[in-house]
Amino acid sequence: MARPWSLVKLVVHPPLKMKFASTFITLCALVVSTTSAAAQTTHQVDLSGISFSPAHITIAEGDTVLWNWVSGMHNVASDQGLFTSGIPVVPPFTYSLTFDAAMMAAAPANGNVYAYHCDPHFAFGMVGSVTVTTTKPVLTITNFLAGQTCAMTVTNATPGAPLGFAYSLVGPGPLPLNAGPCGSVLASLSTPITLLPRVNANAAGTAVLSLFIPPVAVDRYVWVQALDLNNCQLSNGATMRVGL
Ligand SMILES: [Cu+2]
Repeated sequence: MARPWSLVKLVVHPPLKMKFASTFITLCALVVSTTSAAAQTTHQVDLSGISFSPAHITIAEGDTVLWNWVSGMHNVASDQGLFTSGIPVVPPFTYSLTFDAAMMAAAPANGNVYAYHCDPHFAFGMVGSVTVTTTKPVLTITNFLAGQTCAMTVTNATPGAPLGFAYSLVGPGPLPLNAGPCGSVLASLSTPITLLPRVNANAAGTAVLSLFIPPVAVDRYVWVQALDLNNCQLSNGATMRVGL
């Protein structure tokens, strides 16, 4: 129902009449806000001593995380530079972030896992993570190391569906992209985009693309995304950096 898909298609096709488009967008926005308002939860994470509490949480797409400064001087900084509360400060202070579809498309995270830390206390192990569960295909990349073979795994895809994979070396978009039979999709990739081989999902809806990473790619940022070519659902994007 509240599929961003239809909205995306509409936005990127210029020939549509403006009046219809705006009415439709309003309707969609209404559906989306109604849905998320009903399901939306705020999860509080306290900052005190040299820890986040709870440090690792799992939330649903559309939920909000509220970081609450209790004691000490801290900040909240995404490991991949996807978000930050700013410079370290002392309480009283709060920082909140809503992990909705728009935020996640603009700040794509491998496996929908948002790892973060406190800059002054990173060395003391002040780290945390927010894992976001969605109904879309989930792209998780492991062993992303120079000179090795990484695994790009998509779960929650249509069983047996062909999965398309693509990457950018430039950024996370967003970019309206012509995806063949799926029409226009709003990818979390910047141009130029390189297509990778397709892989079919198994009966459980899982597909794995193994890919060799050249040694010269070390330290480079790469943005990756997958597309279920059966139901035209995009996976999360993944902001990756080639490790050693
Ligand atoms: Cu801290």
